[in-house]
Amino acid sequence: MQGRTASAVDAVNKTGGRGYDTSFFSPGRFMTSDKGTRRPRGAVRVVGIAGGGQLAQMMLPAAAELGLAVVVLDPDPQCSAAGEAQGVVVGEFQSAAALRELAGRCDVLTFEIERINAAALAELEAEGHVVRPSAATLATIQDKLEQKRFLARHDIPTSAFAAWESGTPLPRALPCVWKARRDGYDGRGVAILRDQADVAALPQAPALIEALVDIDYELAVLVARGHDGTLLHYPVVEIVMDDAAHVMDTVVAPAVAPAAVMARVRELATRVAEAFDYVGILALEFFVGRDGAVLVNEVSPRPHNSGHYTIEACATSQFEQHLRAVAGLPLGSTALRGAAVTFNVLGAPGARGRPCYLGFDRDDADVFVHCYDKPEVRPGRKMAHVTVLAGDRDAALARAAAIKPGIRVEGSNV
Ligand code: AIR
Repeated sequence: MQGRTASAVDAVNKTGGRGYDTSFFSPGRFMTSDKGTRRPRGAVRVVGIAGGGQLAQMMLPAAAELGLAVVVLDPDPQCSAAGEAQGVVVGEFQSAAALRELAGRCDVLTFEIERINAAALAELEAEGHVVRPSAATLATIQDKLEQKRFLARHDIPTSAFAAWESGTPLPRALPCVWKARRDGYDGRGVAILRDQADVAALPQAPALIEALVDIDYELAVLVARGHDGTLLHYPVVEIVMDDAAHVMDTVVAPAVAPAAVMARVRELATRVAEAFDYVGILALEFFVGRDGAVLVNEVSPRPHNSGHYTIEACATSQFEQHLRAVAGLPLGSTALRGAAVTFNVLGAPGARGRPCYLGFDRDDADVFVHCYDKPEVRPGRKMAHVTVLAGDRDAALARAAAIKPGIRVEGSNV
């Protein structure tokens, strides 16, 4: 396995990262993955990922296991995936030329961040490049208004919403939720509007206004869908938000919720994935209202923070599964092996400069610290995550609560 992995990697390196060695496709050449998949010649050897952050970084070990080489595109030459990827295209996500270069260096193109030039991807797709998930799926999901319209069109329950432009009257009474149509992630581009001062503080950007849901609890689920339509669900998990930062704080696997709610979550996830004719990992977040209604909050066309627990807790991680789906390999089992709690480690308040990791050296067998190797820390920036495994949910929650205060990322400025 290892030797074959090296071959795909060498193929990229040999050409100076400018493509792959076509001798690799010589007649009769087959490759066997760790799960015993025989791959005919012409199979995917190189995956191009638009985005080289932590999500790409966490795909790399899985890619190596599957014998796939990875080339990433990122504006930051020191992005998280740069150290281990077989190639890096340094360029902007909006640059059609950079995306074209990436497409020219891979067999299948995917992405791990939404703010990619979807029109340029659609052009590459029209020219015959394989883009998974599709450029049309990205275009719909990356615009939160179009995403909501898509859900509504397919009768997927979601909170009430309306388009809104700065300087015009709000389409609904306060309190309500403001979301930038584009480019919001990791808590950026979301605000709860409670009074006129909140409205006055909003940035100028095309936006949508959503009803503020009276949330009882929040759930998430990942769906993996292969190019042949095979669809698998991961376990439904509970998510706990950091309400001030609007980012996910903790993920608890498995969720505890009434059977009817769990079934509804899985049903809605299936319907969304099928409506997109989706290929890859699709992440869905849900609100369960105090009235018992299950609403889709947001969907993400990529591996997701709510699925990091799958690295240690599931038979196949979300990262391996995404690669399997986009590379046209059979999907792996999504079975949960035990309870898990994942929490994010964000840059500490005021932290700037070079990251200083506190409490990251651990030798406990049930605690897994994933450091994203970002060259710079900023307050609230996702710098790492920690997964705790235990026999049951309560034990995992208690262990996570005990270790969390000791794990921090400060900056060289302090
Ligand atoms: N990401 C993409 N959408 C949401 C998130 N969190 C991940 C991707 C992306 C990275 O965050 O892996 O490349 C960018 O992180 P940062 O801290 O540089 O903004």
